[in-house]
Amino acid sequence: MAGMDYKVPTVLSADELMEKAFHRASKISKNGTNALDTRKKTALAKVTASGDIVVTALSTYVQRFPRMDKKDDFFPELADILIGIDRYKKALGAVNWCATRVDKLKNDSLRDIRKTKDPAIVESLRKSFYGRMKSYVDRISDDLEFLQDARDKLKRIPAIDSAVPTLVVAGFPNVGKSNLVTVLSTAAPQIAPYPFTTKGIIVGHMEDEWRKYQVVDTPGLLDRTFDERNDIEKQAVLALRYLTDVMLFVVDPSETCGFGKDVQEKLLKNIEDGFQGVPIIVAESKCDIMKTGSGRMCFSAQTGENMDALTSAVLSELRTVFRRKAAEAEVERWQGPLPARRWRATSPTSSP
Ligand SMILES: Nc1nc2c(ncn2[C@@H]2O[C@H](COP(=O)(O)OP(=O)(O)O)[C@@H](O)[C@H]2O)c(=O)[nH]1
Ligand SMILES: [Mg+2]
Repeated sequence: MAGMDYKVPTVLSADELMEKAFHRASKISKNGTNALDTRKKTALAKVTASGDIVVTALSTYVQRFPRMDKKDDFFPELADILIGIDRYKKALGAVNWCATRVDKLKNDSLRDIRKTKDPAIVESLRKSFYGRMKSYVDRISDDLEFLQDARDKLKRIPAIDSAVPTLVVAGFPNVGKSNLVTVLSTAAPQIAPYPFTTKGIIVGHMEDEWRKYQVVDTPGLLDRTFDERNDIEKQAVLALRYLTDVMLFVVDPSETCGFGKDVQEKLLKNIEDGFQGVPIIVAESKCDIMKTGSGRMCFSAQTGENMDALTSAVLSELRTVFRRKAAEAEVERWQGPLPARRWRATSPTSSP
């Protein structure tokens, strides 16, 4: 699933929803052929209008909120951390239940009102409909509140398409990641909000003939070892695994970034442990000021030195991912969903 690029409506509270329904109904009056007929037509119209407002609102929530299963993917993984997918499913189930109940109640009430010949009963049927509808809606009051809150939280998940092969850049602060992402990207990278970081993540795009790739820089996320993080932060980092098809780890051997080579190697080891199964390209930055001769690829985003070689190495890995994803999509089209490729998030206790 591709992030929140769908339209999720604001969710009214139980009180707001009832107020809206009753207010609309209160403005209705109908003329009939006699006193009883006038009463009946008016009551029928009020019940229909108020019931429809409630049923339509609730059904819209059920339709517009995204379906989510705890499958191993970027969006549901983050959603689970942010709102809890089990609670979310329960809320949508409750809203759906309420819509069904109110719709049935409305139809039953309309039928009873049509049948009666007693004006007093017309009134009491309408009132009883109002009361029972309100009590149904009150019962999902917590669920509506939950969904409104969930809506705000889900909006913070970046609309990144996990179906597009994605290069994620990691390394300590100031090693030259942002500079590199800018140089690799065909257009100026965009900043997307990411839960649990104030900086957001930076998304650029690369192209190779007609194939398109995403390049992602994650300030504040992949620039520290896991053991320095709390549990929520760990999960927020781990969710990136579902997005990362190829990792580019940047080492700054000049240490002008302010971090020694030893801590940079420790972070690399840490990321290798956390991102097992993901191809990792390690490259040394700022080769305009220092070349180590370590045998690792080196580059300077500033002068452009070796950028062609680095770009080819990155594209070659991404192309492999592209072919694999295209083949998987083809199989899924014929056979249904494949089992998840990557294992579920386990806590990265194995920090060196
Ligand atoms: N000499 C040199 N400096 C660079 C190069 N790339 C980035 N820098 C400098 O390193 C600092 C951090 O760069 P930045 O891209 O923001 O690093 P990030 O924190 O990893 O995103 C800045 O002062 C850059 O000017 C490079 O290729 N050569
Ligand atoms: Mg940066």
